[in-house]
Amino acid sequence: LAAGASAAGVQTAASAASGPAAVTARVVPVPASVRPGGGTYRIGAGTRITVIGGQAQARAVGEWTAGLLRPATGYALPVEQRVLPRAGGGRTGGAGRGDGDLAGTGDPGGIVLTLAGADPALGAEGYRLRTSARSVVITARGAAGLFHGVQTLRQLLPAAIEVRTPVPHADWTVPDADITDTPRYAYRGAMLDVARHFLTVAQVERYIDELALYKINVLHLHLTDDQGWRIAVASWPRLASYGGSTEVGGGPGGHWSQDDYREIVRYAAARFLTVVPEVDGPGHSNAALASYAGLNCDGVAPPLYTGTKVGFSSLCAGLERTYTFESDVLGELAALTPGPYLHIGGDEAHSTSPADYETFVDRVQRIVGSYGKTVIGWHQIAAAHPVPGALVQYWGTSGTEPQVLAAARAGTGVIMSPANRAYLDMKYTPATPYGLSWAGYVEVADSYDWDPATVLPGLSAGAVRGVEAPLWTETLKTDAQLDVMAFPRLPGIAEIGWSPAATHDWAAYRVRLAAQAPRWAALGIGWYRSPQVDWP
Ligand code: TNX
Repeated sequence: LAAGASAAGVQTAASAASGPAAVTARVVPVPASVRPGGGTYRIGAGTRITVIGGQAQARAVGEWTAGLLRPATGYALPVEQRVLPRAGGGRTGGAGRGDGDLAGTGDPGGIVLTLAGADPALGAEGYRLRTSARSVVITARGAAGLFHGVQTLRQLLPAAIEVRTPVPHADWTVPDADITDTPRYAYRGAMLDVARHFLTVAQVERYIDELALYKINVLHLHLTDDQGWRIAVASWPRLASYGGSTEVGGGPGGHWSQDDYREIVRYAAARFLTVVPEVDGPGHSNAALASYAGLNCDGVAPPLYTGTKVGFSSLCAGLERTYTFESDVLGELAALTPGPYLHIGGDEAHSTSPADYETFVDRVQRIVGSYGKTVIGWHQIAAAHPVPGALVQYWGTSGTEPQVLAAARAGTGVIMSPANRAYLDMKYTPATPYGLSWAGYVEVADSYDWDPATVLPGLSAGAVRGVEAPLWTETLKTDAQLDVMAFPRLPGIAEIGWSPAATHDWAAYRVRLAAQAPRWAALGIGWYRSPQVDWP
């Protein structure tokens, strides 16, 4: 039996590295700043979890942390919440000094999640994590920062912490560290295409759990396409009942009820992910056109489609009914979606004239605005007139896109999803059993070794709002298939979105990435054993 491995082969003690080096050798995305802390902290049978300040959300992060740590440790890990001392009124100087002490609350010991005394520079999602022999203290400005800090704590523990049954003889020591960590980009997304192959709520929630581990904060759901319509719309019921009745390859397809969608939104929110629903148009719309003859310019419904061609369908820009449809659908989705964004698609409208495309995109953008939501569209919408506040999602490979540059100069933000880097459905090599290769083969190093700030030369740094890793499902259906395409590339995109550009280094990253593998094994996540990484 190797030292640090249990009978089941799961890692029960972390690698030899200690102190700050242990953090950079293990944690993905690598934290922005790591210094020596005040000693190592060992989680034991008597460890308590104390939440200081905040409301139900902060308490929920404490409970989530207990739920994470209890099964493998077998410890009780009781959760207690204390009220935050009034700003300026704490016993030893008050909250808000930003010096990182517990601002008058004292250090209760154990695992401490506190909103007291957080440096304003931590922002909405940042956190500080400090260890000592007495405690591991995570400080943040809000519950999201606490949650991200807990993901770091999680990765500092041996992979066996992920096992859902007691793991005896494991060493639950947190290495010595004082971490201060904030994200590079506010938008760090992942997309699931549930249209080409229907995915169940359970599959989406499993993926959300994988995303949360890497501090991804947006789940973009591609809900509609030529091959299927996956969300019930009360005002247009045949979209789901008929338009959702098949998928690529002719399988039975499926759709979510609005309650299913609410459940996904709730599950994502509990992990601090915002859901962005997409209704694609004017192209990628065959499922809708097949469901309602009246949406077609000629009044004739095409058959359902189960192939994988793109660009053959178009909503009818000249029909008033098209906008009634868009308004009804987007209105129902807006009401179901607490997040600020509605994604309107706009890609590959090869069967729509440029004039019709502009008419359609400009009107649909106004509809989104009428529901108080912010537009996201694939970068082709830059050919229309992006409304103030709109974001465009660049998925090209050319590195030149004059209309995107022009839109950005006028204030439009850009989300970076260059297909030859960030598309998780691209094959790694010609031997990859699933996936596509139109944007090339995307090995692990290709998907990691790029900078969102330089993808489109001429784009101002401030125009880039973040990154997103889309997972298209023409060839994918099962959890195992999704996993092997997302892992190990997804953590790399997450690191690009979170970690400072100055930390970017493939040689260091591949070590960190390899250290994640025992965790995936413990979580039941399969991955591609790329020869570019020395897997343990
Ligand atoms: C292009 S990317 C598409 C999708 C396909 C994908 C496959 C984009 C906005 N459109 O319709 O599923 O390629 O990689």
